[in-house]
Amino acid sequence: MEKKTRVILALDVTSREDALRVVGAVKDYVDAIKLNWPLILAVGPEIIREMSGFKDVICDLKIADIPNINRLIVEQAVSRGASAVICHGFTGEDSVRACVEAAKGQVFVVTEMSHPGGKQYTAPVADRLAALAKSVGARGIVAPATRPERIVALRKIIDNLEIISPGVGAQGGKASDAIRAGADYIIVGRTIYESTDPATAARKLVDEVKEVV
Ligand code: OMP
Repeated sequence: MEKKTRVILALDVTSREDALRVVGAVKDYVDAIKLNWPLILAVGPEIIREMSGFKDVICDLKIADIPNINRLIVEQAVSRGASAVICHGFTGEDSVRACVEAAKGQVFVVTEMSHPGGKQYTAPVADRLAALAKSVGARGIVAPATRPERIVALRKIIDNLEIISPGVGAQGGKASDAIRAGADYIIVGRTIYESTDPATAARKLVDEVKEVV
């Protein structure tokens, strides 16, 4: 995955036409494309391969099952061109390890979620989830741009693992705050794909990030 713009596009549109329109407009402003269930279910899993022709694809399936099923899911994503996957950590070490093995390390583990409900159950165990990501050899963690102080704290636990950070814009977080706090990349969806001018929206984020790196 490139580390040029530090912006990951969360492509949560629900048609191939919209996906191609948005990616066509912003591909020069993003380092990777994150695909989640809405687009994969709407268009079919082959969208993973199609999007991987533009940029590295992170498959955000929030994988959260027993080790055998986790492995099978990751294999399906990787065989269609995913460069990395996102999994939950609350399922335990064996389940996360199954993802890490199947993805050859290219796994991001969700820690504290960015939405208000993320404080309820994920926040109290986020430090342990981050430590788990580190101990099983994951590539990094997902940490909330809506709470930059938590990015600072989680960074201390994971040392040099990567942090990808959602919650910028529509959820109230600021790109520059997240990067300053220690995120390697910001993840942005609605602020880009719901804009009437996605390219300008993405470029503004890139400019904001550049000011603080
Ligand atoms: P916007 O709020 O539209 O920018 O989208 C945020 C994207 O980040 C969505 O694709 C979410 O699934 C994802 N996300 C969160 O918003 N919060 C989290 O705590 C974790 C994720 C994620 O794992 O990517």
